[in-house]
Amino acid sequence: MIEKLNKIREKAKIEITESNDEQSVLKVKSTYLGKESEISEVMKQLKDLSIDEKKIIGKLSNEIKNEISDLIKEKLDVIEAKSSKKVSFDHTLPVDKDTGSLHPVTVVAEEVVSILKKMGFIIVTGPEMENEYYNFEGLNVAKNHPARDMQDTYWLENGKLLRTHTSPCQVRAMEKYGAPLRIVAPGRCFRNEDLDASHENTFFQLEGMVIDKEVSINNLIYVMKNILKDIYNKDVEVRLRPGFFPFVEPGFELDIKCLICDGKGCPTCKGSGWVELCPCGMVHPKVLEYSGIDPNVYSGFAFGIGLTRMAMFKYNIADIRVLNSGNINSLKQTGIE
Ligand code: FA5
Repeated sequence: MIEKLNKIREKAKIEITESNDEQSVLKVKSTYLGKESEISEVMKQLKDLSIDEKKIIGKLSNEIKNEISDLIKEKLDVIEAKSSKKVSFDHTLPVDKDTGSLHPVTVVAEEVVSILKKMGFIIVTGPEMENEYYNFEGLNVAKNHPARDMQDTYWLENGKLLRTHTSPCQVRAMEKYGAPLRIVAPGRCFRNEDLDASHENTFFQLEGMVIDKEVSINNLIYVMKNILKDIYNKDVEVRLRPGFFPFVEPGFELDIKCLICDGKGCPTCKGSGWVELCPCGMVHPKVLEYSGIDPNVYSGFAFGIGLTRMAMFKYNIADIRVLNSGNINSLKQTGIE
């Protein structure tokens, strides 16, 4: 019996050494330590032995069982350590230099927001999947109003739409906070547009709005000039043209001299030397009224900067499509760290 037990021990040791995954180790465990194992059979025969033999064989059987059990535990620990090593992450390794950078639109958005925050603006957001009311009616754009055709809309099967501009954030903020109000709302917009060097179907705008007593166009121009000067680090030539938007009166188009061709004319500015960057105007009294603000007490201005275009001119990107392309080499040329 002693010889048999020693043989079992040696066989078990070999099988444990040769098992390299959890499943095979557990199989060895059940073979050598389970109820039907050879050692259990030996133990069952103890009753037929003399007291002295019982002591020797019983002790040896237990020793061997413990030894096998320890070896199995050790082996399982080794296997587990190896498998967890595969998914472990070494925080001390040096960072790969090619890890990417902020997107140019993000950089510009953060810059404009930080300028406006210093002037007391708060950041607000709104959903990209918007209700018709906030995208149009609340902004004085009634159903069948021709102004709706200016913004080719992606309508969704659930009756909602992909917001065509960030202006719905004006309405939501007026409803939520009332007057006085200073908000900035950067965000993604969608239009079913034909793509070209300056038009994308998915682009970013940044909405700004101020409502207070005695707000004037002068305040609007002051804010716009400050933003442009800080973003482009130089005085950018701008022009104001009358512009029509049902939610502002009077409304303007603020154009900047094309920074790609310096006003000479190129595909980006469609040969005109000027690029439309930021429509703006004094908030229409009806829009204030719709959101519960008394237009006899309060007035305000609003603007909608084309952030994607702003990023193009800051980083000298001649074609807007580069910005959504995910083309790392093109984006790298912006020099953003
Ligand atoms: C609007 O979207 C108005 N909501 C802006 C506004 C806000 C007016 C507040 C008055 C008061 P517009 O459709 O012109 O206006 O777009 C604003 C800017 O977004 C444009 O000047 C342009 O810079 C940018 N933009 C518009 N369409 C695209 C497009 N398809 N691709 C890239 N940029 C675009």
